[in-house]
Amino acid sequence: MRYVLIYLCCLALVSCTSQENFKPPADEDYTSDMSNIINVSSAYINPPMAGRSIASAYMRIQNLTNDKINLISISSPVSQTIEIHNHIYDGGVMRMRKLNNLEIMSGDTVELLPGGLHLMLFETNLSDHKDGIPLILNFENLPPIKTMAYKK
Ligand SMILES: [Cu+2]
Repeated sequence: MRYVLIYLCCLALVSCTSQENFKPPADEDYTSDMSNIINVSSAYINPPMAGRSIASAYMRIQNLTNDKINLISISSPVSQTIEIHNHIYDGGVMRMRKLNNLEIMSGDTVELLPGGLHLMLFETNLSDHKDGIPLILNFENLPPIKTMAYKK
């Protein structure tokens, strides 16, 4: 079942990334939850295509701590299951791979962007959320961080 989902997810993403001029808005418009240890900004979500329930989400995560941090899960009231995905080229074809976690070294900034690292939201229902979609990032040994992702 999961293979089927990931395959569908790939289809969804390929069609998303083929859209022209796909650019996140400027920082100041999208910075939501600021923290002095982990700065999560520019979060936005691509809503599911008509008739589908898979969405993708993107953001920038900056680790301002003196240690590496480890993103171990993401939750949201709009989705049953959220996975961290990456893209790999395999025989000239772009495929998605599920990651169990995402480590960010001290001082590093990780960008989740179309065609690269991203969050994949399954069984997504955005009908109760006109603008901001809450995403809760759960880091190992740190309190969860909530950010608002905006519809692209
Ligand atoms: Cu994906």
